[in-house]
Amino acid sequence: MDRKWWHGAVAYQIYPKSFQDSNQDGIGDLKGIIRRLDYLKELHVDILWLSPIYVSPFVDEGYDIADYQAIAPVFGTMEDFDELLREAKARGMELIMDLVLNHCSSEHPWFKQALSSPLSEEASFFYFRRGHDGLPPDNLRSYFGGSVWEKIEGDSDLYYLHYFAREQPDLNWYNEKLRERLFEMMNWWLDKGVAGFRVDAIMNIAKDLSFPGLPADGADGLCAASKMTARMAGEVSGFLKEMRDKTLKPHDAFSVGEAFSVREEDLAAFIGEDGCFSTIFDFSSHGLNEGLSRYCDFKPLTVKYFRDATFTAQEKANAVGFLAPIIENHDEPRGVSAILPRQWQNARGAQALGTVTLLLRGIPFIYQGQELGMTNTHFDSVYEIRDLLAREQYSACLKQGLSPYQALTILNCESRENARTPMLWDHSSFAGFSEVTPWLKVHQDQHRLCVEFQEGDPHSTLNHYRALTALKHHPDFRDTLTYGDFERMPCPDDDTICFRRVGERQEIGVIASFSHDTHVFPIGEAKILLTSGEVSFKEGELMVKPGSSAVFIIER
Ligand code: TEU
Ligand code: CA
Repeated sequence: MDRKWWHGAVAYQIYPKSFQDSNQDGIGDLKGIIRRLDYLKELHVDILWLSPIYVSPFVDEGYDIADYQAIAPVFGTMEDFDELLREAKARGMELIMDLVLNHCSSEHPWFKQALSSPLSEEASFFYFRRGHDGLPPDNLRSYFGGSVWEKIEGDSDLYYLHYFAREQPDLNWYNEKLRERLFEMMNWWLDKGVAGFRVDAIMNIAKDLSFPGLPADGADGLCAASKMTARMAGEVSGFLKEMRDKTLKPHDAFSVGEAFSVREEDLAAFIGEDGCFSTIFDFSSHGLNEGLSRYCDFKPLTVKYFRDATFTAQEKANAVGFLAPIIENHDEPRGVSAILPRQWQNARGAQALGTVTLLLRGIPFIYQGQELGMTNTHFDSVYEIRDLLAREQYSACLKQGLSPYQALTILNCESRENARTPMLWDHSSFAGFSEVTPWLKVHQDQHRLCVEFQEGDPHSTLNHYRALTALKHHPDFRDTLTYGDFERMPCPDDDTICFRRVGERQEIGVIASFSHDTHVFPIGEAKILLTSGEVSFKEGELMVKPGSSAVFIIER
């Protein structure tokens, strides 16, 4: 295998709006991130993924880009970005940008030009289609609810396509000029020295240009766009290979695809030796419930479901390439709250879950605050929630006949706003994130979760994550933890996760228990590398109490 610098890397996702405010406007910014680079270095992070920082009207928190090569003033200037890039590199950390290529903002000059002159080149960068009999061209439902078609002002049956919000018109990847403009932009960032990209919602770029629609999957007579995306999945890699050859490969860039519904037969094309991406996120255990009331219908995850889905994905990837294990991101509730039973939605559970996600095979991504063991934020009212998807799902729940209280309870479980509240730095008001009231409320457990509270405690979640990332980079274990095959091990019950990483000269075993029972594992001649919770090892027998984890090595 052609070894790459990122194979043993640990990545960290920063949601800039909520990471650190430096100019006291209640919104995170680039200078704030610069201030926290030493904290990230201490977490042994190699790759920093910045959620979008481009010029945007922020309808979808920056995933609606109005200028791909300019920094939103609220985050700072291009000079601030250049300083951040320099300062990160000076600490041995690489920066990757969030690349939103399925759509741009309706405020982007391309779209404005397209609307003002339908015969312009820019008009062909989008999907304009005529409806029929007063209906939109097809019956697909946006990820954010409602039709994916928006009528053009002043024209009775001309529409444009948007798989996400109406302010996010889809870009027409079948137009070669459009692709060239996107690739030019990517090369401009790569020439600046960014190490690569996280590629947003990329499976959606393939469309059935006859727009046939699909059988309705909800009372609104529409069908989730994600179902059409899944049907078109086979067509995406053609576009991605061109992108790889014209941008990523010439720069030897790192790329991670946000790729839902990748077909098993396409896995090698995506993450193989000559794949379109360096890796793709492992969404195998993440509900992709895109139905009309995706939140109302949600089914809580279980440890068993998370384990079995993750194990299967890991086994498929072993011989193909590297996945990017995650337990959460800016689109999801906090992993500790979503995956673990209530009694382990605490530091013990967070540490054991961290042991699993960081030592699986692949390039683990830590989402800001995950290293603190952050759980879901509790919202007392829907008016505290800003996210357009959450607000839309709230009304979908009400339409389903749920009470406001029931709808808010669902949002408190499912909404991605759970993960977007300010990073918790210290005990001061607003958690050291800002000196003024932040744009989104501060987590209710600020004082037990903040960095200041955990810094000095050797048994804190933060210090456990630091120990895990140190282990990942340790010269004696790095090779096995990077290239060692994943192998599932017998698990004593549904709430225990046991696997090993099999290297040439050593095996590293990983056990995490979310069980009610204490389990004893006869591991024989082994050395304990790291534990969390209550673990003891005597005469070859490893005793793991509930809510604990252990990492051990068996030298061959
Ligand atoms: O998300 C893409 C996407 O598919 C998600 O909306 C997904 O359907 C859902 O969150 C699964 O639970 C990306 C970004 O990560 C998200 O923040 C943006 O809202 C979206 O694309 C549009 O750019
Ligand atoms: Ca600010």
